[in-house]
Amino acid sequence: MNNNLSNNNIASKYTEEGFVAPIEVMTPKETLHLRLDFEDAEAELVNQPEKQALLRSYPNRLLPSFDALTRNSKLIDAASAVLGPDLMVWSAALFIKEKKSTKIVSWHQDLTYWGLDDIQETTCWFALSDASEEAGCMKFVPGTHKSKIVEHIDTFADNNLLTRGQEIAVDVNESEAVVAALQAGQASMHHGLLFHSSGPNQTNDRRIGSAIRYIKPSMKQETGDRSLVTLVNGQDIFKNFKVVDPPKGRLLEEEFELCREDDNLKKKLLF
Ligand SMILES: O=C(O)CCC(=O)C(=O)O
Repeated sequence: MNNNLSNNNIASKYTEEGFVAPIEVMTPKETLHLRLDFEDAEAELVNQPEKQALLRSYPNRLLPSFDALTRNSKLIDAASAVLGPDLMVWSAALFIKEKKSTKIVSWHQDLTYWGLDDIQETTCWFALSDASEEAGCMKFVPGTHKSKIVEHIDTFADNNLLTRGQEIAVDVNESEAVVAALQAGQASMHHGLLFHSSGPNQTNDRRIGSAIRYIKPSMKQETGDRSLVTLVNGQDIFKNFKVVDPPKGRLLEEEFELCREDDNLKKKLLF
């Protein structure tokens, strides 16, 4: 894999294969700082499981450092290369596999279950810790983003990080899969129709990634509901979503309330 992709290279590789990796985003020191901000917040909420769960789903609303991550120029450049300059963040949820965890993510296509009306979306998955193959990094099947949404089944498997354990019901040619190992501070970017999955974490460190879902403002929820987004680049002339300003502070009660409302809406949209 190429370490220094220009925006043109990003766009052509992404169009052809449906993903790019790695993208250099932050230094190891900056990344550690961000990880510690999250882990401190986790520790502060240790006796409040509902708030801890919201923190995992909405780190960019509850920690200004994660709002800043979604606006990082390296990520904006990469996402703009494939979606254009107007970008909103629909989610930046954390995918965490604890050390020596059997949790996996089954083969799926992201856009299957978010209730969005179009495919103008890309995910930048930012590694807050090393995501090696042993740690359960993502695997992508190049070119599969050119397929439509294929049939998925809900397995509700306990060891699956996906909400419904959703899994592609057709054969996935795993021998063609590319392992997208990342070091802390790097990101991958993948198309919302790309077949992807990840294995267990066999290492002694947590594997933590923020899956930043960038969408074009022209997208909308099929139901017409206005889910919570932030505008991180360019402009939104469509007004299809509830666009909110960056958070004014850390772990603010008003932000938890916004996240709670959106979480309830997403449960309705996703289940
Ligand atoms: O974190 C993982 O292992 C999987 C994440 C994923 O499926 C995604 O970001 O779309």
